[in-house]
Amino acid sequence: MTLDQETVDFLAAQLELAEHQKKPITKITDRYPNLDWDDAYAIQTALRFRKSESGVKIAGLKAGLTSKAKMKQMKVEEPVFGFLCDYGAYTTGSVIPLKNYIAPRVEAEIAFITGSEIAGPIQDIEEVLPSLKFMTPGIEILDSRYQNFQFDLVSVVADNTSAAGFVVGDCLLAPTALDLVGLKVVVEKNGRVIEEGTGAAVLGHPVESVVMLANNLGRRGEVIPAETFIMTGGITAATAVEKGDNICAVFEDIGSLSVKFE
Ligand code: OOG
Ligand code: MG
Repeated sequence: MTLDQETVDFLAAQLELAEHQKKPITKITDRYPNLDWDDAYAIQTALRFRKSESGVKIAGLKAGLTSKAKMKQMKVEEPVFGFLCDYGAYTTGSVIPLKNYIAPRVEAEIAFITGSEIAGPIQDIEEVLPSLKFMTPGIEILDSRYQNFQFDLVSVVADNTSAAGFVVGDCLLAPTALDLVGLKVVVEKNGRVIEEGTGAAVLGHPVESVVMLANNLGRRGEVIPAETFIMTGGITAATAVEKGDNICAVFEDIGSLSVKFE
């Protein structure tokens, strides 16, 4: 940890203001080059407290950068983790206002809902599977509160891993009844396939994402509570959206989610 609490709170306030005003700021590492993981998560936690205090409900948790290739490229051993806010929630068929975002991107994800609390340390997938009550397909909406898509991991963690919104389906499935690794997902933009992937893109198995989330929270003295909605990380690369774009994520044998950006 390199920052004092006052600086942590100040940076969280700046990120929140940037989100509200849609005015991106320079990435934190430009000003604090030694920012470490603890600083980054402390800023994210301060951001979560600010939001809770202003009446925002935390709608879930998320993992990001869960693709092995992406992690290798970024030289990290662990994905990044963040939280989801109630005001970012959409159902399939929604028209999503672009004015809510700075430079939004979307990606298809597998989501779970926990039936019971999951507390790290966790060894493997088998240990958490019984705690996952439902699987549901999702789309995550990402946005960055930093100027010019500047991307470095600690800054992204401070900025709540670019979380901006999410779309959930209306089907709830039993996770154990599905081949989560082989599950094929296609993202269409305006009727044209632009991205494809399978559940294996998420750490080899999407439930591994929950294992790592529980372990990350555990190290910070937190747990995944029962009835938590969890987005496990992009199956497909994120794609930028513009006015009028129709986005459809097709989950093989499950169904599809579609939204329009206006
Ligand atoms: C960071 C968030 C990545 C995912 O699923 O990989 C993420 C970003 O790309 O801005 O949510
Ligand atoms: Mg994501």
